[in-house]
Amino acid sequence: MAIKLHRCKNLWVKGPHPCWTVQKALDDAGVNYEVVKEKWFGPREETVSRTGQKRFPWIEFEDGTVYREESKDMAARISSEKLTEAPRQQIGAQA
Ligand SMILES: N[C@@H](CCC(=O)N[C@@H](CS)C(=O)NCC(=O)O)C(=O)O
Repeated sequence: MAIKLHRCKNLWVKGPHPCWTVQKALDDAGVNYEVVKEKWFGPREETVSRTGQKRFPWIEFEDGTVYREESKDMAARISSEKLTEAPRQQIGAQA
């Protein structure tokens, strides 16, 4: 099972875009992941309950813990091959 990248559904938007920045870093680092396209409109209950904030992107690890920081910091961590050391949260995680 791969990690999951929870991101906005605007997959076509490139450039200095938070979700694209992190997805590109995963691609460049050769990390295996699945994309979970999140709703743009509405209350974003899962994102809020699992990360404590409402923005994308965030990463869900195989054990259900999640990681969210500013996208540039996420990308830097991924590029430096330190994703497994990322600070993880388990707020509201599903079993
Ligand atoms: N400064 C944040 C911005 C994150 C951000 O704005 N993400 C977008 C999706 S690409 C989002 O969640 N937008 C909806 C909103 O701001 O409510 C970062 O770089 O991580």
